[in-house]
Amino acid sequence: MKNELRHGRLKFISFLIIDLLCVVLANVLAVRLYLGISSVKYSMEEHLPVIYLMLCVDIIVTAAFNTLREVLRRRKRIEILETFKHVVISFVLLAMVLFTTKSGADYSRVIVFLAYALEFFLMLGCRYIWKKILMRAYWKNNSDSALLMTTDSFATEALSDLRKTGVEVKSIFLLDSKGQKSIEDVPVSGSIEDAIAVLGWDLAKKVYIYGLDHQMIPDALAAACKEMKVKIDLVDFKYKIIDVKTVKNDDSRYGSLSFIEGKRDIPFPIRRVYWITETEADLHRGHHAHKLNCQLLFCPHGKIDIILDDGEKKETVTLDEPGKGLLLMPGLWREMIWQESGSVLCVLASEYYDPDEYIRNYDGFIAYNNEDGRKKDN
Ligand code: T46
Repeated sequence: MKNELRHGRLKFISFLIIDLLCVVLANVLAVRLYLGISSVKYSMEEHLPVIYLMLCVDIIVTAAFNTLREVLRRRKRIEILETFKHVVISFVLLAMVLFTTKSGADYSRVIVFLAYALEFFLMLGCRYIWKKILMRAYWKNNSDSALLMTTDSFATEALSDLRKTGVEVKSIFLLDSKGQKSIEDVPVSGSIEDAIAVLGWDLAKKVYIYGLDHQMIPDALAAACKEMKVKIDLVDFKYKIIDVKTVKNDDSRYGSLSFIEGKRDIPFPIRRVYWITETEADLHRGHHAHKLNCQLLFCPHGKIDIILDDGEKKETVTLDEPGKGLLLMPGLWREMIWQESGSVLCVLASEYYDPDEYIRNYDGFIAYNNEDGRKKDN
């Protein structure tokens, strides 16, 4: 999509043609209007050289000042400023030409002023309509349309979840894309500007942030949503089992290699890594919850049960292979039970170590969860 929006030469030419048509139309209207209300003797034929000059000036300004730069990605406010800039520069350039050739007196100044004023509004309107037409060719519009922001590893699941609820995802913005153009036929926004453009042109009415910690919402996206009054919905989960990518060698002597990639697999910033080793079977650890810390737990060697308790029900996840990871969001009481001696527990965490961020008392945990629930309900 990035390339389509940025480098579509044909689209650039189409905007230039639209601008030139606006110049002609603005002049025709200005001459008609002025002659309609005044008794000055002036004709369209006399005004024709100005129109030709304005067309040349328009092409020169577009090329020299690159005034159509990223035209499809510009939001409404930027477009107004850019169109205004284009018209003012064109006006100044035309005035300089008329002044240096001493031909200004041959033409009606009022009509030239009026033509530029009309050109501004016509250009703005026509560019807006043309943009809408082009953008809709990428994304057919729908009232329950959304921009989805997530990680690469959650994208397919997030799409299917949203589709089940009738949401049409217009574009996906990945925390860190691998250069994908689309995922399941939904275009991937190559940059934050592309993602915001989808909102700016009313193609997506809502933003779904799927499974990401709030720290991962880019400031620019949050600010754009605030400005455009677009609602951000955080679709979160308490925990999720994820596949840790694992490469196995045909020759078993080479073992296997597992890897986790920052923003692609992990929905939070990694600030700390720790691991627990030299353990005996039936070791019990944990008995706490976190207020802020998001984590990914995995067991590259051995077998460990993780008992998760949200205050209402308990569930057990067994980590027993290097390709299995457990994503834990804050607000879950946990206990880890080592099933085999020597099992290794590794943790990627979103926060630096801070003992105050732990809840180590179960009653305190229930009280904290209720208080947190009340805060969310309000
Ligand atoms: C968790 C599970 C899976 C530090 O000084 N820095 C650190 O980053 C950590 C994690 C611990 N510590 C100290 C604090 C304690 O004196 O290490 C000692 C043992 O920590 P704790 O009793 O919290 O260990 P576990 O096994 O109960 O919990 C740990 C993590 O703390 C916790 O975040 O989720 O592993």
